[in-house]
Amino acid sequence: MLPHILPRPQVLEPLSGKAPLITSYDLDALASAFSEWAPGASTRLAAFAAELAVVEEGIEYVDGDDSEWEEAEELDNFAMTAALKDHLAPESFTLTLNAEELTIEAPDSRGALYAVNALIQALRTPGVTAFRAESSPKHPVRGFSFDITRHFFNAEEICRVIELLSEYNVNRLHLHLSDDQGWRIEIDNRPELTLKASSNDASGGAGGFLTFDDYERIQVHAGLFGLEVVPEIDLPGHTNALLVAYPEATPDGEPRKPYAGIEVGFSWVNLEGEATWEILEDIVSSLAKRTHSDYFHIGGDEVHKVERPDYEKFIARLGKLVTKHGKKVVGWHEIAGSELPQDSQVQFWTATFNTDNVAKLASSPDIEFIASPAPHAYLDLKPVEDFPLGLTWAGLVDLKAAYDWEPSEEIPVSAERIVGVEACIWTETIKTFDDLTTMIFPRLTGIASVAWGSPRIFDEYTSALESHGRAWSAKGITFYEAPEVNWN
Ligand code: TNX
Repeated sequence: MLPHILPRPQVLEPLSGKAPLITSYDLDALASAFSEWAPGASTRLAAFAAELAVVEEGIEYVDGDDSEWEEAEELDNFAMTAALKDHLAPESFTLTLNAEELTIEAPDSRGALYAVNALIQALRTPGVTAFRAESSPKHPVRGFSFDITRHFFNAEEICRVIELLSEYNVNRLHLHLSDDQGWRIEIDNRPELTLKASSNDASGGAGGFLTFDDYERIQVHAGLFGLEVVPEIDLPGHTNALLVAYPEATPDGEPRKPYAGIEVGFSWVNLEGEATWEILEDIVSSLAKRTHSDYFHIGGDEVHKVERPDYEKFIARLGKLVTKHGKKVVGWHEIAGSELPQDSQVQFWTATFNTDNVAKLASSPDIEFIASPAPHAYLDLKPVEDFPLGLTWAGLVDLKAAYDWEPSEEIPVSAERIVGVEACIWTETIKTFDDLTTMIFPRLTGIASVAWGSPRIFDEYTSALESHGRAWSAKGITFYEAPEVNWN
């Protein structure tokens, strides 16, 4: 059997013979070989070796049959290599496993981590053959957008999500930190935001927010596993929480109440008010100072009740503020048509409005695009009509819809301009960690395959998922048992 590696490497060829039996001792040795230049790869491999050691002990103890182990010991001249090779494409790797060698080559720590992911997935594949893989990402940005506003998820939960994402070579975590229902991040000089506007969620629950320490811990954990964390403050709409904290920023001067519900498009800040811009200055400067990423996501979506010229003026001014604090802009695609700083990224999410402006922007060579088309990349949409969680506004996203699509066919710009693919999860209906992983898995693996540029072979993909399902179950991760797969 070919190894069940997801995202599937572009080159995956069987070599003669079965893969040799690799022991926890071997993996520990390989983990140390990575520790200098790829700490994430080393950590992940050591953790897997520890899991395997428990299994090995069980086998020896229960069976008393160690013929397999003897066979393994007889492997002579078996060489294990983890080599840093600068000439390889960024984040890529090669992996060879046969009776003579286990060889990994990678140009950087992410490549090494992704090679380790592939190795672990291969070792979890029943009856796996010897093989050789060459794998290289098509898109430099492979993201996951996570709404912690509608329902709050804390730093520990976010760190667990980071580890799960990194197993599928995701390298950007975009955190949606503010919305109508709650403000979820501590800001210097502006304690009112978290004191007055963070303590409810979309269903009237307790809410919460990330402290400076939480955010730093998340960034460090993400860094270990190859992810960059991009903060989003959604402006000028989706701002009821901000207005609860600061009545002086409302367009009509009237105070706002905390909002529990899932309507969108009803709030916006006073676009030109001095109070608004003083608050925004503090928010952008605080986050710019504390975030490691070069990017700052300004939101910009669903501002239905503001005239377009006023909106565009606001976005242009906000872009300059972000640039002044040393960050590059990312925004939902409604920002297309406004004057944007050089090197901004425009994140496309729905084909239902504003697409002409996106098409026009395609001729500005310094703007990049990220593909998050809802009918394929929105993990908060239901996979089937009667699913207990999720929304349906852009239809259903079943396993095939998440896996089998091309970014350039969804966005009116050419393929070279699309630097990234980002899965999104909005949490209007998602309250618990189990809800979250049920919506993420298995469909995220499909979007990750598109982001990586894997050859898409649906039958092979659904077979591969069988091994992944067993691994999730073993780790206690709840997932959706999509009917296309033989879960066992
Ligand atoms: C649209 S996607 C939104 C969010 C909702 C989401 C639900 C986007 C930029 N805005 O406010 O949560 O749909 O799928």
